[in-house]
Amino acid sequence: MHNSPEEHEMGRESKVANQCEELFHRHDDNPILTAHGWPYRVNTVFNAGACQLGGETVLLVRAEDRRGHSHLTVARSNDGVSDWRIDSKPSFAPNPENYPEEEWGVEDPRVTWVEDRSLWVIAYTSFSHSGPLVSLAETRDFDTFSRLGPVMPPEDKDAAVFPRRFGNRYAMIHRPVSASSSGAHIWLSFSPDLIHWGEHQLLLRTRRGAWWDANRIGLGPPPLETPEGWLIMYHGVRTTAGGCLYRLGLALLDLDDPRRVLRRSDEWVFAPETPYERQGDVNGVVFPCGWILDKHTNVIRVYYGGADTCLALATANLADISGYLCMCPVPKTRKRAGMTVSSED
Ligand code: BMA
Repeated sequence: MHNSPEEHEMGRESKVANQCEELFHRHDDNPILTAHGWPYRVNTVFNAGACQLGGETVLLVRAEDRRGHSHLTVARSNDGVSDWRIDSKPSFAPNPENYPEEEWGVEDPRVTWVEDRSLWVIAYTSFSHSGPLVSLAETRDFDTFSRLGPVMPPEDKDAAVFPRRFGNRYAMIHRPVSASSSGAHIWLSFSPDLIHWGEHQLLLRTRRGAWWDANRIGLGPPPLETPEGWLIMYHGVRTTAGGCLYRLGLALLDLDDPRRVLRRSDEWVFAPETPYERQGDVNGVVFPCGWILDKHTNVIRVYYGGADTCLALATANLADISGYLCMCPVPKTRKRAGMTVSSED
């Protein structure tokens, strides 16, 4: 017998985490979804977008076929842990005839309820011949989808749209990569219509040297609105002699002006530890694309890919996370090319 995510978490006292206490707790039933038992043949299932729709948890799961190309498939569950009802075929398959940038698949969806459109907006990676890029699509029900098309040129990925506009502009976090830059950093852009994006600015830089987030960083799940600010979870990649290590950190952005970084954790808060995170098609990876906050219990469910092979669940109490972030440093800022950016090293 397993506990619901809420029961699992509510057994713990809601208190500010001290330095020895882990913020995130793996579910006993992990991994919750694998290729084994998928309704059709796939190599792996991992990195899923997540949302609560009516009484159901809906996951938009990245599935990789045995050509190495990915598509997205919907899985629904009443408790968000078990008894998944999985679409019998790809729910959102690449469409390279009409969207050539999807030639080598669609990957890593982030799902945001955008209030003023009353729609779910999905930011996903299209794997084009020129490299990965950011595409957007919309849905009301996860049965039918309509594409807005590619919105950022390659190389760019790890994108999510904010749930609401700032003034009259939508905002999106993403991770462009340029050949001349050392490291891959997180950027923020704005748009009047979700199609045309501009006012690009650097939001979070990779750190350098020995830091856990020294080589590449990228957004995890979409920004989550909390009383203290927009909660950001991001992955940091450290290149080691044994391969890349993907670990997770937290940041907090100003509610009214998301260009302002209020806090950033120095330490990672979640890292590959269990066999299903340490061993798989890509060893040593935890990669969340979706989370769901239960506003009654204040419990956050984080859905993350383990080692690019399975899907797992961890829970945390929002009050613990907020308390932890309050103790994190306020990033130093500096002016660069007319922009105020956080400065980390
Ligand atoms: C990133 C993305 C993810 C993947 C991770 C680890 O660049 O492509 O989809 O989970 O690498 O391989």
